[in-house]
Amino acid sequence: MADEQVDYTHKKFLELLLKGDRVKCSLMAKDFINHKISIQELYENIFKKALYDVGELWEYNKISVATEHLASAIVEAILNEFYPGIISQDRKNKTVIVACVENEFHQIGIKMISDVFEMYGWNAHFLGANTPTSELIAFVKLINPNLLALSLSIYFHLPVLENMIQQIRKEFPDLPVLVGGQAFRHGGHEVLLKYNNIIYLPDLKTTESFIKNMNEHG
Ligand code: B12
Repeated sequence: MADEQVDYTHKKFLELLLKGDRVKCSLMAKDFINHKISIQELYENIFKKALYDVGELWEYNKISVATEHLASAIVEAILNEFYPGIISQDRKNKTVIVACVENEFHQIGIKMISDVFEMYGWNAHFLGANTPTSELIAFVKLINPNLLALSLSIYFHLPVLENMIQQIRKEFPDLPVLVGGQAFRHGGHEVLLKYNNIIYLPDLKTTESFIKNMNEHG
C-alpha cells in the first residue's frame, strides 16, 4: 500500500504536534489517508505512536505539561474531523457503550475504539473520560447495549476498574464487557479472569477482529 513519496513515519507528525501546528497536523493526517493509509493505521501508527512519544518526552521533562495538553487536544480535534467520514452506512442494529472508568482522564484510545465500532455499523455511545459507576449503570439500564467497552490507562486505578466490574456484574450478570488501555501493558489481566465474560483486547486490530466476529455470529 505504501507510497514512496510520503513519509509514513509518525516522527514528522510528532514534530508538528510539538509545535502546536494544528492546521499542518490536520493536513498531514488527511494526506496520509489520501495516500491509502487506512484510518486504523493512521490511528495506531501515527497518532498513537506520536502520543506515546509525547508521554516519554513529558516523563523525562523534555516538554512541558502545556505542550503535552496541546498535543492531545490537537489529536482529539483531528479525530473529530474524521468522525463524519468513518460512519458506516451499513447499520448493524447493535449498540456499544464506550467509556473511561472513574478517575480516568485518558480518553483518546477509547475514542479510537468507539470509532472502529462505528466503522462496522454499530451505534457507539461514547461517554468519554471519568464516568461515574452509578451513572454508567443507569445508562446501561436505559440503553440496554449489546456490549460495554471500558478503558483504563493508569495502572494504579486497577482497583477502581475491579470495583466497577463487580457493580456491573451485580446488575447485569451476562453483559459482555470489553476492557483495554495501557494500564495492562505490563500485566494486570489476571484480575479480569475472576469475572465471566470480561474480554481484554490490546488494540484496534484485535478489536476490529472481535467486532467482525460479533457482526457475523451475533
Ligand atoms: C495525553 C495524556 C494525558 C492527558 C489525557 C487527555 C485526553 N484527552 O485523553 C491528561 C493531561 C489528562 C493526562 C493526565 C495524566 N497522565 Co497522562 N498521558 C497522556 C499521554 C501523553 C497520551 C495518552 C494517549 O492518548 N495515548 C494514545 C492512545 C491512542 O493510546 P492508548 O490509550 O494506549 O489506547 C490504545 C490501546 O491502549 C487501546 N485501548 C485503550 N482503551 C481501550 C479500551 C478498550 C475496550 C480496548 C479494547 C482497547 C483500548 O486502544 C488504543 C489504540 O491502540 C500518555 C502517554 C502514553 N504512553 O500514552 C500519558 C500517560 C498515559 N499519562 C500518565 C500519567 C502518569 C498521567 C497523570 C497521573 C499525570 C499527573 N501527574 O497528573 C495524569 C492522570 C490523570 C487521570 N486521572 O487519568 C502515564 C501513565 C502511566 C501508567 N500507565 O500508569 C503516561 C503513560 C505518561 C508516562 N509516560 O508516564 N495524560
